[in-house]
Amino acid sequence: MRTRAAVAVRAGAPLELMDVEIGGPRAGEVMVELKATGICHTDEFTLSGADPEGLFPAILGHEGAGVVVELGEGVTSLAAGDHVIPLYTPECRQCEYCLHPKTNLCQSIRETQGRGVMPDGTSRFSTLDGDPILHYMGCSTFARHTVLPEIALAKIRPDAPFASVCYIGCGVTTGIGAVINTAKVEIGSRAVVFGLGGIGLNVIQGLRLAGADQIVGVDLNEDKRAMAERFGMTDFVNPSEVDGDLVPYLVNLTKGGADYTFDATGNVEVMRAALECAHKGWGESIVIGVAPAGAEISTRPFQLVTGRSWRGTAFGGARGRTDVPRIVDWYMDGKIEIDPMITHTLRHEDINEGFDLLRAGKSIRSVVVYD
Ligand code: NAD
Ligand code: DAO
Ligand code: ZN
Repeated sequence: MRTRAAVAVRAGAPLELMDVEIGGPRAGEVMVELKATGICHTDEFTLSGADPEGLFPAILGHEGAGVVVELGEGVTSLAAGDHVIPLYTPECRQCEYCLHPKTNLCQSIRETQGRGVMPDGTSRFSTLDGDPILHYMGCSTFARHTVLPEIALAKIRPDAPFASVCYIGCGVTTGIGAVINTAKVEIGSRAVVFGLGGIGLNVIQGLRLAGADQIVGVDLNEDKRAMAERFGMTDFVNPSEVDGDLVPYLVNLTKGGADYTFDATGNVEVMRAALECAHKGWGESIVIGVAPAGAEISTRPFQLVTGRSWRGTAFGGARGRTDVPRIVDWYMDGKIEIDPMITHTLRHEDINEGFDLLRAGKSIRSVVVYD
């Protein structure tokens, strides 16, 4: 069948809206009609050409919500009409990784997902001339219809609004999960969050949920301050206004260093500062940001010898089919907020505006709503 998609034709070029062919779901696969998709920094990272694994042409988008329209052979956990959120980190519940308690990085379809194809090695998308178009992060939510493996879909309650809960497909879960699943922050902790964008604000929201006493937000963009305060930030630091080095300033502000620090910028110099302002003896620094191709992190090893830990997290350590429906419940029960962070709602044909707003630092999350 035909569907409408915003296609990334090459690095650095705007997405092109076009009709594409989409093949029906094969064994173990599900076709979803998307109702909404968020525009995340990671889509921009790939489109810009900074992503070392970026593939073209491809249908980007990994943060969405929609309805199951067709099932491939052998699909048992979903039915037509179910409301779902696509998962760029699937959960097969059978592989060595899924069975290990310390990771959420299901590997069952990793290799083909990384090549932009379905688990059988082929793409479901093509141009009207029959040229293949690749999938992206196994999701491709910038198309009105997409096909995913059954294990890459979280079934959610039917009363949750698509235009809000699509953000749980990446930003909300990544930020809150980094605090709760990865760092396991304790009540009364002091924390520093670098980068107050679509991820960092959700780290702040997670820290408030976890009962942190001090939540320091660090951002070069002064405009991010008000929203971060609304979500629980207690202190704001603009590095460009700090006299001298940022690290001693933050160590002093947190009375000896933070119990937990989070990088949500993707900048390797920031990652170093985040590690070094963690408390001597016990401070943990969590890398969330994805750095450009070829970038490396460094610090003096003595920073680790003296008790700081450096860790990383993908999708907030969440197991998507299990955890995403719970996070949707938290939103529906008023335990977490999403809507104030959705600063712009766009039509599919205006999707490139969402990228412009993100690059200009003028949006937190732009959401495309499919009519
Ligand atoms: P964003 O663009 O919305 O926010 C980034 C923020 O960092 C902005 O407010 C910007 O002003 C600030 N910033 C940039 N450089 C800074 C610096 N030197 N010092 C202080 N602040 C600085 O991006 P986002 O959507 O919040 O994503 C943040 C990072 O997280 C990206 O690298 C993204 O690729 C990554 N990410 C990781 C995962 C994961 O699972 N690990 C998931 C999603 C996104
Ligand atoms: O299992 O090897 C692996 C990789 C899983 C992908 C993790 C991606 C996390 C960061 C990308 C940003 C997400 C939007
Ligand atoms: Zn698995």
